[in-house]
Amino acid sequence: MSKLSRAAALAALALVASAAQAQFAKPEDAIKYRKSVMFVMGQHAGRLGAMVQGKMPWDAATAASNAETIAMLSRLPWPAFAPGTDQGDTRAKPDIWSDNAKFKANAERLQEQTAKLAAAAKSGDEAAVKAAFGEVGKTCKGCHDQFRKE
Ligand code: ASC
Repeated sequence: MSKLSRAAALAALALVASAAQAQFAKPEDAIKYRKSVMFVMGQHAGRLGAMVQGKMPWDAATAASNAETIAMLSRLPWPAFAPGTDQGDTRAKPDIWSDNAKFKANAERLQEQTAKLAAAAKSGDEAAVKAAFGEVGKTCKGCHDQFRKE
């Protein structure tokens, strides 16, 4: 590679790297962001879960609202798992970056399944919501088992 094209390649790489970081001013912000989203998602999963488990009376509008919120939130955390955000106040495991294709596949599966959950809730099909919620929970757990410290 010529000196010039190597310089161009390095500049391109630096641009890509800075674009990946650009959303967060510092690594702590990325960590706080993804934990915040996960926390809020867990709150809404808890509310929907209480109805799914019969601990709260079934209410179709509340189920739909929670499911829609979960589906929306499921799209947010992933860019915050940027390289260099593995240290500090986080339970993120190194596997997130060393087995990143699998991590991304889990992230995509969650988004697909929560979209199905939201569609089921919108249609008012209680049995379909319960089934879809079970699948979402399995995906949460499967990903946490590999990628989150206890
Ligand atoms: C939740 C929540 C999780 C998952 C997981 C599913 O509501 O906060 O981490 O579901 O418990 O097994």
